Amino acid sequence: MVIALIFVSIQLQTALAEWKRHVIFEGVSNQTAIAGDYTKDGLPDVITSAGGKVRLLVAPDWNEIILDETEGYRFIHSETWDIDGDGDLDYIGARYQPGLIVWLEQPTGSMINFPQCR
Ligand SMILES: [Ca+2]
Ligand SMILES: [Ca+2]
Repeated sequence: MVIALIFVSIQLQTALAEWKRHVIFEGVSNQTAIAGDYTKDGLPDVITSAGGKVRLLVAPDWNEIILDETEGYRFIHSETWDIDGDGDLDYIGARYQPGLIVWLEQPTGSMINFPQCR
């Protein structure tokens, strides 16, 4: 039993050491990020609420698209889900104080005009 635990521990340490860091965005305060294939090209993208803007970072070059820059939207938690049931992922952002939860509906066909819903 002890030998098995040591073996598992060594395997876990080896696996953790193999994680490689990739910086995809930096320079402003950021408290939440969520990954998903928002452009439907098979590559994972990232949406972050950073520096007062909701930003979509598109893989593989992590090009930035501003989804929303409403004053005061500094979300500390985010999620994506198909809220309206139209088959694409929408963005949900939440802040702590004063409490606010917002969702942004992903438009059909274009990620640039990302209309806001509440
Ligand atoms: Ca993608
Ligand atoms: Ca949707």
